[in-house]
Amino acid sequence: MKENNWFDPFYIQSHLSEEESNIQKNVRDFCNNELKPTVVERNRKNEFDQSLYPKFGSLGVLGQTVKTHGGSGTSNLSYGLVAYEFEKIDSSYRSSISVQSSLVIHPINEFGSQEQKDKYLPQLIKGEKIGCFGLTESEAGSDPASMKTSFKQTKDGYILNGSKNWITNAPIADIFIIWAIEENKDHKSIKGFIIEKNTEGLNTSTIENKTSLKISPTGQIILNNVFVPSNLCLENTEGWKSVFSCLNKARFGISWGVLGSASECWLIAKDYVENRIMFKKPLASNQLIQKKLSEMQIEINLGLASCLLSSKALDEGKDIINAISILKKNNCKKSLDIIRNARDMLGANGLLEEYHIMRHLVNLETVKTYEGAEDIHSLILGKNQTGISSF
Ligand code: TGC
Ligand code: FAD
Repeated sequence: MKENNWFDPFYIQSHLSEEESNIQKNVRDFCNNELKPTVVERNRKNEFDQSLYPKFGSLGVLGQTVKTHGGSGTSNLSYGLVAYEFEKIDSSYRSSISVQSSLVIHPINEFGSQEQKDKYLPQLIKGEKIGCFGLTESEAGSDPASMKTSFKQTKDGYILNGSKNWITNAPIADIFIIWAIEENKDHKSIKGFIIEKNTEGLNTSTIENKTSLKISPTGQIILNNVFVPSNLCLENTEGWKSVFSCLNKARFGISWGVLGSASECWLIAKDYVENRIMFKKPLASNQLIQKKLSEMQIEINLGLASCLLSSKALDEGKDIINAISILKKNNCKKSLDIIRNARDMLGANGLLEEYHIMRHLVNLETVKTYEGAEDIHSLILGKNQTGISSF
């Protein structure tokens, strides 16, 4: 068949700078060489290799948009492309870089004191220290403002009590970003704190029976009269806006990332149906199969083109909050549809772990849920469109 641009019909690659293309290629090579060969086994064993963090640091993908303290100072578009490449391998790996970058390095960089930045950013950017972000609680998921974790101000610091649940990296973290509300005050009193591992009263446990995102460690955090000195409060936060600024960044990365999973499954299915003979001809010669392939191509490329536009807008300093909710919701939904169809096209073989598709499918059930569940993004968009909050 004549060479054509079926894989990149909108010439997305031509919109990347040389630096963005090079970063994408380097990261793709790293992912294929370092992560792909062991992904099936690690998933089977629920195993995350912590020695990867310094490698992520050397690759320049931790806090990559930060311009100081050893950050690479790349564009947001480049961050999106990195998320896309990592999630081609597994959503767990994209999670490991997006939590560190968007939910730990970003709040310290944006809302921390100079002393906090100088102490924590270099370690986190190099991957010498691992971070986590504790917002969600057992009774406060989609509605984090209902959280019970509280702080009480003392002469030289704060006392924190409460618990967080479903926290990525909690079991392996060195540095905890914890969000809490002032005792006996309303949710608007929210503040963020940096807490180091081994601080008295801070304990974690692992959620062992997770069937999705199995390479990524997830856990609970218990805070029992934890003393946090004044200099470890994130002093420049401005209430919930600051919490959401972290989520915006993570949601942006996820919007690119899930298209990586979808793209990988599309290509696996394409290769399979081109080679699988059924009814004496390749499956790919059937109209129904070609329709499915074309739908995968359409949705992935529309998703990527929208991500590209939003990334350029973000890099120009524009507000892309609505675009982020559109992309987080739609790209997760469309990617799940694509992956489910890819599974179907492989028939029974689609159930085998060596074809990767089922792993991507169950991972995306997590990705659809965290960082604002699918319907929550509909409600955010509905609120912004009508001016009426349904919450
Ligand atoms: P609402 O009244 O809407 O807003 C409160 C204040 O925040 C401002 N704001 C934003 N600012 C910046 N960016 C945004 N996206 C913002 N959204 C809201 C807003 O303007 C207001 O500011 P001000 O100055 O007027 O006070 O707040 P609400 O309580 O009604 O919010 C409702 C809702 C449902 C939208 C919100 O609670 C929500 O997004 N819920 C979903 C929870 C969520 O996404 N949790 C994520 C936890 S972290 C995680 O899952 C990590 S997974 C990591 C991984 O492994 O990759
Ligand atoms: P709920 O809020 O109980 O929602 C359940 C269902 O009800 C959803 O479908 C939701 O869309 C729907 N729903 C809720 N409210 C409404 C409404 N008003 N109208 C209509 N439908 C509604 N959190 C962190 O803070 N840090 C982390 O690092 C982190 N990592 C995570 C890792 C994993 C593997 C997972 C699974 C979760 C993680 N989370 C983390 C938590 C995640 O953000 C929450 O699970 C998510 O916000 C949803 O909350 P919930 O699970 O309590 O579901």
